[in-house]
Amino acid sequence: MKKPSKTALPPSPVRTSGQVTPADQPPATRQDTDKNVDLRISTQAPGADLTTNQGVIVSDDQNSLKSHVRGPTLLEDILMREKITHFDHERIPERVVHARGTAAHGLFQVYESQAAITMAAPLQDPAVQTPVFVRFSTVAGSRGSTDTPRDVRGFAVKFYTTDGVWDLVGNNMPVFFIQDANKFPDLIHAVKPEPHNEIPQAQSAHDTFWDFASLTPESAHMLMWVMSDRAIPRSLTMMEGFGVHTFRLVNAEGVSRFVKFHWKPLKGVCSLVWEEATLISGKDPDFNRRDLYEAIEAGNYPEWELGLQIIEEEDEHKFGFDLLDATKLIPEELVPVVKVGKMTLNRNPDNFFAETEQVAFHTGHVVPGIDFTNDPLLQGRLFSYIDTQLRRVGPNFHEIPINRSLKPADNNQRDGFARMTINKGKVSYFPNSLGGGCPMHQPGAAAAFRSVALKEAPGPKVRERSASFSDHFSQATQFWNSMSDWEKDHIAAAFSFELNQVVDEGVRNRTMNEILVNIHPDLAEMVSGATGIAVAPAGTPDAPTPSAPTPSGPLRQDADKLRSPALSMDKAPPPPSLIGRKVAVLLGDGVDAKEVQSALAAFAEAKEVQSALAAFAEAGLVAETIGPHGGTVATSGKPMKVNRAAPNAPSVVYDAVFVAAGVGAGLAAQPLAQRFVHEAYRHGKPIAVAPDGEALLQAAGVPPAAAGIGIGQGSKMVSDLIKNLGQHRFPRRVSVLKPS
Ligand code: HDE
Repeated sequence: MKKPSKTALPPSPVRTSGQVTPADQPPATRQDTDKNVDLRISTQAPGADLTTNQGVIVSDDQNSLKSHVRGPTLLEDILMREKITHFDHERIPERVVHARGTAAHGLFQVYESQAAITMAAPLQDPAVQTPVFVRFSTVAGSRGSTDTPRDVRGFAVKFYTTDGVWDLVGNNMPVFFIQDANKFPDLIHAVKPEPHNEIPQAQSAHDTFWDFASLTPESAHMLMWVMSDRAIPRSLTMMEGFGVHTFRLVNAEGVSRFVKFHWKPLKGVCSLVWEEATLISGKDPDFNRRDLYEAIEAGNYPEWELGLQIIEEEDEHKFGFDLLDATKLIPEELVPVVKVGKMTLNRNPDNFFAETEQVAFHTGHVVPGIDFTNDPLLQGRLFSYIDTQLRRVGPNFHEIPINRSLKPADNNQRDGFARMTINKGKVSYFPNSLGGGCPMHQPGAAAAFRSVALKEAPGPKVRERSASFSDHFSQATQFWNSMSDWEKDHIAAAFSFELNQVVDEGVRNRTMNEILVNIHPDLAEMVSGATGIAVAPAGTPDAPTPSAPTPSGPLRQDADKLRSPALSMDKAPPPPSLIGRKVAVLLGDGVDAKEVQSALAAFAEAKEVQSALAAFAEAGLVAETIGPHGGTVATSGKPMKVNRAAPNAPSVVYDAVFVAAGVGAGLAAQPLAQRFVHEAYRHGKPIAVAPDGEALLQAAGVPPAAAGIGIGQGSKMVSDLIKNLGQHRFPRRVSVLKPS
């Protein structure tokens, strides 16, 4: 191998704080922000020589120091000891929840100034782009677990604002399991792997979770979300985000309003189906992480609009539920979500550990213009997040580049593990005269954080739940009522799957008769049919009893009338953006290369294809060719390149299937191809085949007349497939509750 020429390498750059060397410059395609520059200042410039951590050049990094050529390794081997000791200390504790995650950098820009309602820096000036870092996560699984379990997804946004850091630490579901933070350790202990045998990984489908859930009626609404397809997103870029709690926005006059934060994905809300999610767990456990990474690398930058639901203080009590109760949402039909700005993720982290792992979110990181409410879940989080960062990352976590405020921090906090800042001088207290009184707090500064001066109602100190928190079922029923037929089918199937994993009969019965029957008799009936758990007649021992530790109030008589169409993924179909959807193009020897080539070209230039289909204006499909083996397949002309060999290309990682002319009959005889097409059919995906592909459909057990199946030729075949992709899936093809 050719040795790199030393003289060809640039001299090691010398730099001072704030100076960015050309080697550190991000590629021109990336939009730079102050935060990107800030992150790069601390990156070691690549040097020519391998050195120790003390800068001494290493003579041999491949062999340890031995007493003779076949002798024992010497304690004196400072080089090996430094290298291995550092390796031994590479891990930090994984997050106690949300351990599995992935993240990206981006920008937020407000459409119009929101100064009338808030001082929050990112919401002031439409000309200002605020850098953000967003981490998505699952909750229950450990750091190496799969991307597609049935679980809540974390959606945590760090805004590097001109007034300091604001963290909006949300989820992809608008409500939560519990109303009081004091119950969080119990919830998490119940859902995590059981302590005696550490089984199961990243799953709620086990006895301890359902034991807890069946005794916690306040979790009923959240269970509906987690048992819906929202818990298995197709892509992290196709899910909504929610701040969950009611927060406050405060303007410069000190006027406060309630607010619920929403993130609305421009790609729409799309999910997997459960069978597909379980297959992906084995075939590509990094499915969501890879999808986000590849989208950003390809320049398909995911976008979300920030939505606000604003509630005036005097309207606090007009909803029939308590705004401080995190198990409730405000239906969008009651209070519209006003879209005020857009977030774009446009850069992948350079280093997973330094950025994604060390990022430290905290609900208490707010800037002037944002304030808290008395939601007891939020209040507990305000304590918990700083506490967990101190344990996980250390007392100086704020100095790590990814966490560092763009507005320089200055105070009298000192020392602690891994302190980076070298504070000069002898003053580290306030008030002082020796430091000229600095750093000085600023009671009068407009950009100083001060809490809203609220009048709290007087009353005795209590450990009690407000009676206004006691309606645990109405919004669960509302969720059920708002679903389409196939969504109900999927929810009932999910409850059934979970309860069929539960061994304890008491837990199974209690879930049915304390929880499901109170949500909706149809749901109870459907789950009963698939689990064999009897719905107990009222008054029998298994019938609902007020035995739960958090008793619910009386069931609301009119709950059956509650509906919020905005909750349904079916009634609010995805917008016509196909960017990043993956089409599998099945090849084989003898494939009509011209047809495939023109299809590929059409996919690649999806924008042109879209002009014929104005409704699908933003398409940008990713087409991959799959052959019986790697390399190429023979065609009548030049051999055609295969992107993936069939054994390495599971159907579940694609959104649609395209079978060009010339291969249908051959593929019909291949079990892998049959399975591929059959699965795509079961999972509701659009399939397009040339007329000779009918044999393949038949071999795969796919009814040719089913919705989303196209048999055609040429550009029509392509455009039909793209059109079908516009509705993501055809979920009515197969009942998941009673699979064929
Ligand atoms: Fe968290 N949560 N949480 N949580 N949470 C953590 O903080 C906690 C809750 C959420 O990508 C931990 O840094 C309590 C609701 C996200 O780094 C910890 C309670 C919501 C993330 C913690 C809740 C969330 C976390 C673990 C009940 C949605 C990942 C590691 C009061 C609004 C952030 C860490 C990231 C992480 C505590 C409930 C969202 C232990 C006590 C509700 C997205 O501090």
